[in-house]
Formats: sequence, C-alpha cells, structure tokens
Amino acid sequence: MKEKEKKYGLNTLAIHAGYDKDKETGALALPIYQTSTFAFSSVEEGANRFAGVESGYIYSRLGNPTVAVFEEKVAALEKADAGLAFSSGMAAVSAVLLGLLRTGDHILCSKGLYGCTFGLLNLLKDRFGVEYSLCRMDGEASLLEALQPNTKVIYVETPINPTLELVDLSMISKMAKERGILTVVDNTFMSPYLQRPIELGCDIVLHSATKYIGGHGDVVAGVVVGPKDIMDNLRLTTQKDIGGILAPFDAYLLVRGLKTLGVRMDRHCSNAQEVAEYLSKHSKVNKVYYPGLPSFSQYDLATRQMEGYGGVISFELSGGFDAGVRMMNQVQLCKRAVSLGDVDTLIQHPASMTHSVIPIDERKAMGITEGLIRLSVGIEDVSDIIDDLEQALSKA
Ligand code: LCS
Repeated sequence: MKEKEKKYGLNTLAIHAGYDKDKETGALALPIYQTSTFAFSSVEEGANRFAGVESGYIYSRLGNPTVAVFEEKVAALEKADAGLAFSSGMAAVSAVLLGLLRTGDHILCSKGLYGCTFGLLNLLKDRFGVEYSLCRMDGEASLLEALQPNTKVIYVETPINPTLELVDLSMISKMAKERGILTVVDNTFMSPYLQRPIELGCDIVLHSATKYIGGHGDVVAGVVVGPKDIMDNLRLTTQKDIGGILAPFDAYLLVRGLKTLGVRMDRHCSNAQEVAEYLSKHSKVNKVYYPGLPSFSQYDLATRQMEGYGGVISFELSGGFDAGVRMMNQVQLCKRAVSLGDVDTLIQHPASMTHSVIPIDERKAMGITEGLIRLSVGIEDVSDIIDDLEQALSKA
C-alpha cells in the first residue's frame, strides 16, 4: 500500500487504492490494457527489463497494468504487502500450494474445504508425495496433535464451505509462527471487508475472486496476497511458469466490482441475518447454520474475529434430502446455481454439486449431510427473498 493510503478506511481503499488516474489522458476509469506484449524502445531497454534492473512491462503473463491495479487494490484491502491475480480461485490455490510445498512436506488443513481444493490435495499426494491431513482445529490441543515435524503449511477456510464452521485465526497463526509454519487462509466467504486474516497474524490470504470480490457473477478469478518476498517468489515461479494469469478485461470487472464491496457486504449481511432468523423459526427447517445467530455454536468467535457474519447460510430440512429437492425445484427468485457472493441470491445442494467429488464418508466427517442446502443471500429486497423461500418451503 502507498504511504498516503495508509490513513484511509476500507471503503475509500476499495475505490481509490492502486489507481489514481491515467497518467497520459487523465481517464478516471481504469483503462483496459488489452495487450499481450509491450514494445521496448531499444534492445537495451528490453534486456534491462528481462534482467530485472529496470522496471516496466514485458509480456502480459509476466504482468499487465490493468491486472496490477487489481493486485494492488486487494493487497491494500487485506493489509498485505503485495498481491497476485489468477484466472480462477483454483489457479490461485494451486499456485500457492505448488509454490510452497515440495515432496515429503506435510500440509495441515481445516476439516472442511471446497471440493476442488480437496481434489488438488489428493493430486499433490498421489503424484507428488505431499502429505495432507484434515483437523477440526477447535483448540490448541487438537492442532498440536495434528502437527507433524514436516508440517510446512497450515491451510484453512473460515467460515468453512458449506458448514460455516469457524477456525480461530489468532490461535492458529500464533501456534504456526512459533514453529516456523506458514498459515494460508482462504478468505473467500468473508471478503477483506469482513475479515482480514493478516491482521490476525496469518501469512497468506487467497480468494476465489469469482465470489464477493467480483460480486456480480460475471467473472471467474482468483487472487493471493501476502509478504513481498513470498509474492515475488510465486510471481516468478508458479504464476509465471504455470501461467494461470488473469485477463485484463476480467481485472477491470473486478476493480469495478470492488468499488462497491462495502455497500454490497453490508446488505449481504443484513439480508442474510433476516433470512437466517426467518429460517430458524420455520417448522420445516431442522437446523440453520449462520454465524450471526446467537444459537450458532461459535457465535462468540464469529463476533470477535469477523466484522460481519457474511451472506451464506446453510440449512437442513426436517424432510431430509427429498424435501430439499422439492423445495429447490420450487424457488423462483432464488436461482438454483453453484457459486456464491453474487448480488443475486443463489441456492445449491453441496452433496450433489460443489462437494460431490469428496467421498461420502469424508463428506459426513466434514458435516456435509445429504440434506444440507446452501443459500448465498443476495442483495435483493429481503422481503422478496423471504417470500420466495416461504412459497417454496410450503411445497417441500
Ligand atoms: N475457495 C472457496 C472457498 C470456494 O468456494 C471456491 C469455489 C474456490 C476456492 C475456487 O474458486 P474458483 O476457481 O471457482 O474461482 N466455490 C464454488 C462454490 O461454492 N460453488 O461453485 C464454486
């Protein structure tokens, strides 16, 4: 973050960090540098850029001005030194894990992960000999028991997708630091507006920017932020050489989306709170998982660690899976779709959709029952969302 930006609040940074105006034209909206390559004014200039003795662009896989603004903005919001943008959340996750781990290392993960992250861990284990284990991380004792002498990274989602179980980030970052282990947090469910793991002592934060960062359901992207030395290393290795980079137009959409992050997140939170309270009183609903309900088992931790409870709710219908299918087939305003964090309300069934690649026993251990439904509450009028759920539930 630039020195003069340090005094700004998150809403100001979301609009202004990383870009002032175009130096040549004064264009206030971010220009889309839709170019694959950059012309050098001399051979010497090209050689100096390749040698790293002169700054400047070379080729868009190695850096692009539109993409750089997005990277800087997310880094400013997450209070990180630097950021790297990717073509998807999974490109970001794989660049981080491949960049930090080598054969023989162990990675300790929260018990509950996005399905494809789980798939990637298995690929790393089977093909590259990187061991992983899953741990509930519900206290220092369970973490101590799960740590191994070769643990190099602790990787957590919090809230965990889709059960919304939380991990105490201050607790794990402290234990990791004492042992020289890096902590990586997938902050997709919260966005930097609601949770900033680096301020809680964690090292690296990543996002599926497809979700709240973009916010409008029109781009698939990922971003990683953290200490400059680690980001520089990832930029020159797994970002450059694997090459899952972000396109300039997508970076433009993300920068545009980020400008309204705060107002969107406030509305996601207030709508989700009302919907969660409505669902928790409904006779056909067995259980509601939402960190903002005082009945949520980790409500105190949520209140301490997060600046809002987020927009995602999971719930179980008393009629089980069949009732869930009936209900999901009745919704009209809420869209039957995976993903989350869009301005539109989305409803999905993790066991058959986002988490279907996880074997059923593992899924059960993660708390993903067959009848669990996940709702990503949008920013429509909340009364319309509740009316739609009411008519769908009446037929469940
Ligand atoms: N991390 C989390 C927590 C996610 O929820 C997802 C995608 C990813 C990483 C991967 O990001 P992507 O490559 O899709 O940008 N989650 C999805 C979901 O819950 N429904 O559809 C995708």
